[in-house]
Amino acid sequence: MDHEDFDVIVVGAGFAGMYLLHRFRQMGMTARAFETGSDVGGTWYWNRYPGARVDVESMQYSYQFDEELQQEWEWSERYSPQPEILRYAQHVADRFDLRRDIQFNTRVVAAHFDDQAVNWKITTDDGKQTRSRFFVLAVGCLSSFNKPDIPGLDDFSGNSYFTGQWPHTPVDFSGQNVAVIGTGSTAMQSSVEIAKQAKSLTVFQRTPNFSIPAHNRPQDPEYVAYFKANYPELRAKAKTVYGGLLDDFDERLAVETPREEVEAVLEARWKKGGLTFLGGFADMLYDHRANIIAADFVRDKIRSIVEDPETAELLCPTNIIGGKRLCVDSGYYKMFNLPHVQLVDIAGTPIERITPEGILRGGEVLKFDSIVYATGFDAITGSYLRIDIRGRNGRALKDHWEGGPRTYIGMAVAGFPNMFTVTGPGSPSVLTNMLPSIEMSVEWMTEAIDTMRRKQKRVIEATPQAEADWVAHVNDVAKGSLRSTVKSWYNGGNIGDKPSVFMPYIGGLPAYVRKCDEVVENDYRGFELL
Ligand code: NA7
Repeated sequence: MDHEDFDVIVVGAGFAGMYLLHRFRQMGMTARAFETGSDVGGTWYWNRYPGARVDVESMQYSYQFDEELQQEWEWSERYSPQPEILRYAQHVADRFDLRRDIQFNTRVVAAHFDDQAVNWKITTDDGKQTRSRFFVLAVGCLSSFNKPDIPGLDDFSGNSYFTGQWPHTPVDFSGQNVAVIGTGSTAMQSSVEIAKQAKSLTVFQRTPNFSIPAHNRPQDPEYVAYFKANYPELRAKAKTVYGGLLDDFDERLAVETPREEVEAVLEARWKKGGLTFLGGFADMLYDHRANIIAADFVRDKIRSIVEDPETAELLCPTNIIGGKRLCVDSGYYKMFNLPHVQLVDIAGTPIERITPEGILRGGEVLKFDSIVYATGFDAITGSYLRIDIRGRNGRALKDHWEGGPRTYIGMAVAGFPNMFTVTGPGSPSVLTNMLPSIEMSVEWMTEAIDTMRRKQKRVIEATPQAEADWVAHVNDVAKGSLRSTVKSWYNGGNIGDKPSVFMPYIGGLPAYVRKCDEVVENDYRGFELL
């Protein structure tokens, strides 16, 4: 059987999958999304842990493709909490009647290109097979949870929780002794909330992380009114900025600015809070000397917040600030002043194993009622490689990506015809505001498909040369940044056997969009349209 059930199969019904469905419907194409979860939302469906919230201001972390949608939706806080973001995703699904094109509770396990039939054969975990002309992966960058390889993990007799797969029913930690393993963004967000309930909280830290205060607060109605009245200009301006994120970025170099002035800028940005802390100077992530000034500034802040000097020193990161993604917290460092919260440094003396009663470390078992694993994600490529994807001649994507992900403009892979990756590896993705990047990616690929239809072509495929050139360009640009010198989930450094490659495109959103536009202007340069 080689007929096509749908024009397009989409994997995932997060923000990317939902917008794809909307676009394909507008184009008069039939599309079906398969989604493992029982509802829309993707990352925001799974990450329900306490304290989960977005680290991009909510007025900017939203769709802009529909003016009525962006005018009608009300965000309650500067950085909205997960339940509200999930409600927004659900509202979008209702508003555009998207659920009728989504099959929930269904995981795509395999996707094979059929060379003869020139279409994709998709196998789902219900044992069914579906065929489509196009295959689009909208699987998210941070959606494959990293279950840590700690011996005895299943022996624990208390409750184990994973931040990336949090229960759908409320978890009450009252009266409990709780352990949190990890000190990334997720751990910082969840532990502050858990500490409010638990009898005791012990945070197990392998590597300290830099965090900037969120200064989260209810939305200011005047700010919202200003934003809504000026959305077209503000959104357009954001697209001219490196991260697709509206903020004041300065081209000055910290190393050429008097130290007091640099400190004053950092102080103002600390007071303002948020991810753009390093944006006051252009060299913060490119010049060690500049980076050290910012890192020292935050270390001094940690020392001034945390009362116990020993704990403060343990919390002070020693690596590049911004090397790992900056965390944005709501009282993480201050939490360690609470008498029932303690920090256990496992850098020198690692966790040996999990026992039925708790955590064995340094020959001693620390007893807990609950253990929370905030141990991150198999980021960017994890969700692709969990699917058995095969392109021309049965070539497996995992083999093609053996030495690290290879794409052309982050959206296509040579040898995998009619397959698209939304905000895929080699696109700016996680280094930018994800919603506008998703919209840009979806619009680019749906326009490419529309062009093919007009030209009556059946196949679009990146050439091996175009892919090789893009991979080389992505690597070249990454080399200049201090980010590539730190082990992180950006470069696979958080997962033992992952190839060490800086996966997102570090050249910024405007440069990336320009390159994608040039591909179109040059008649889909780097692609073959057959
Ligand atoms: P991260 O930032 O990857 O953090 C994971 C944390 O878990 C980090 O502190 C790790 O320490 C720690 N970890 C991982 N495995 C272990 C084991 N086996 N033992 C002890 N500690 C471990 O993930 P998040 O989920 O917090 O955040 C990911 C992104 O999501 C974030 O940047 C935001 O963009 C949203 P390590 O640093 O590896 O020593």
